[in-house]
Amino acid sequence: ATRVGIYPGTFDPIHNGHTDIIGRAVKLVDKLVIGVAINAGKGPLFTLEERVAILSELAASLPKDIEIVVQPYEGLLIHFAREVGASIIVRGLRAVADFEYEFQMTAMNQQLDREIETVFLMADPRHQAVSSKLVKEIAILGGEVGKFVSPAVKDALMAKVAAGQA
Ligand code: COD
Repeated sequence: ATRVGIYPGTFDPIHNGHTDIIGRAVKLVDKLVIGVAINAGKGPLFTLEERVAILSELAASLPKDIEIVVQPYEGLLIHFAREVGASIIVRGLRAVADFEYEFQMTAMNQQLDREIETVFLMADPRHQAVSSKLVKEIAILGGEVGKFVSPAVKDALMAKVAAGQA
């Protein structure tokens, strides 16, 4: 049987903490679906199309050990997970701050579908503090983001700032 995992997020934008989780998640499943949430509520800086394009480029650059697909989704995560035949939801866990939210989301998802398990991967200590929110703030305030994101994401961030969209 093919074990399908889904790694969902807003990815606005993807940073090294996310990339690290992807690199580790591929060892746990036969196929990984990176689910890009439209997440209008979070008022993303990058459009859905931009986030999907950046992630697809990254996915294409990874070793071809397993199939990795990037797919946008709208609505409930659990519905999307079922739609792609996933049995595992992969989440990254940073400090205590993430716990409350993740705990609640997992508990709710479990009640919606008992067959789908959420698996947490502890953030690598090097990426423990990295978040999309802080990366955007640093870029907007003229700081150096090269340590936290790929060169492509850095360029995309600088372009947003230069265009006054950030
Ligand atoms: N190191 C390791 N992991 C990290 C790091 C880091 N530095 N930073 C973030 N992560 C992890 C996050 O913990 C998360 O697991 C993942 O990477 C993606 O992060 P984000 O911030 O891009 O994604 P979120 O948290 O905004 O994603 C939330 C969802 C979009 C998955 C969620 O809101 C959702 O699915 N909503 C759809 C509606 C729904 O189903 N609602 C009911 C839920 S019960």
